[in-house]
Amino acid sequence: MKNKKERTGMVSLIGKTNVGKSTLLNQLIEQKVSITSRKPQTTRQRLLGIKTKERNQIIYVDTPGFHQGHQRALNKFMNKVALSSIEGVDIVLFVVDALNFSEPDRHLLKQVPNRNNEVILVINKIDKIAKKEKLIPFVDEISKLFPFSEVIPISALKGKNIDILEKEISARLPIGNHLYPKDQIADTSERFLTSEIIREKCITRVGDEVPYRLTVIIDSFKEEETLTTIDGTIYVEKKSQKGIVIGEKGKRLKSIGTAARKDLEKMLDNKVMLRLWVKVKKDWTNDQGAMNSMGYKIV
Ligand SMILES: Nc1nc2c(ncn2[C@@H]2O[C@H](COP(=O)(O)OP(=O)(O)OP(=O)(O)O)[C@@H](O)[C@H]2O)c(=O)[nH]1
Ligand SMILES: [Mg+2]
Repeated sequence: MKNKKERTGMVSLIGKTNVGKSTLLNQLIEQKVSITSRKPQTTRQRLLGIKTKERNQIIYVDTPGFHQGHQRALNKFMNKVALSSIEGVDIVLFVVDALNFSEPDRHLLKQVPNRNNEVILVINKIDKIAKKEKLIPFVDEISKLFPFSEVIPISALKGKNIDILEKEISARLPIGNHLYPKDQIADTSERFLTSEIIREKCITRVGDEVPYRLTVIIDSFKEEETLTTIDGTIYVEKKSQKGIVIGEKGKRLKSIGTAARKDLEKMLDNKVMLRLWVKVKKDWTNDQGAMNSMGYKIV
């Protein structure tokens, strides 16, 4: 190993909302570093997942999914983060859903610079396609729009072809010293991941609109040898949304707390006491000042 030069590369996962970018990141890293859900607009911040294998270090960038038709400040922030993650990386994974290529995919693809050949088209969710030959015209149509260096059909959920994708990425890594220690897998704090896990449990338990109007702030995080005590607040925009999150006789909030605690105990490898509150912060998704204080700011 000594004589071989280290290779290090930044790899952005770019794509429309809900195509499976975060699921793919977790598969590539072999650990959950990014939350996922069946609802769109789950990822809101750029975050890194890092994988070091012998002389190769791959730094994956998970990004919010690109989406159109929403005008709130939070949506604009998320799209800005998505677009800004296309530039300045070594490789772009342009991720699409094998069953669905539409206007936001086209729009986003137009933003990808065509000056190098390190853009890989990743066709995800192939497990949903019964007749694989249907993929051929689908790939042809997209390939006409951009000179991709590779096209790789995968299933992030089932872990199919992830090894092939990793091989193609590894073959394209530039020579350069590693940027992170070899055992570091993410650039986010336990506190951030805790708030995200709580938000993930909320997203799947509340109705259609509320997931987009809530955020989670960790008020205190106290780690002791046999117990980690966490206080968190779920912020929504309206009183009616607060009622939805809490649920009848507090049942929904309890279910959110129990599910989050289970995941947190695994992640922190400790017993967890989680106390959650729900508060209203009027119209926060359309108020850049409030968003800044909640961590949604471009740094
Ligand atoms: N059937 C199937 N479902 C998948 C696959 N990959 C992801 N999904 C599902 O697709 C949904 C969205 O996945 P995410 O990983 O949250 O998608 P994302 O692109 O990160 O979404 P945003 O963060 O909103 O942009 C989830 O319900 C996943 O379980 C796959 O390969 N096959
Ligand atoms: Mg995501």
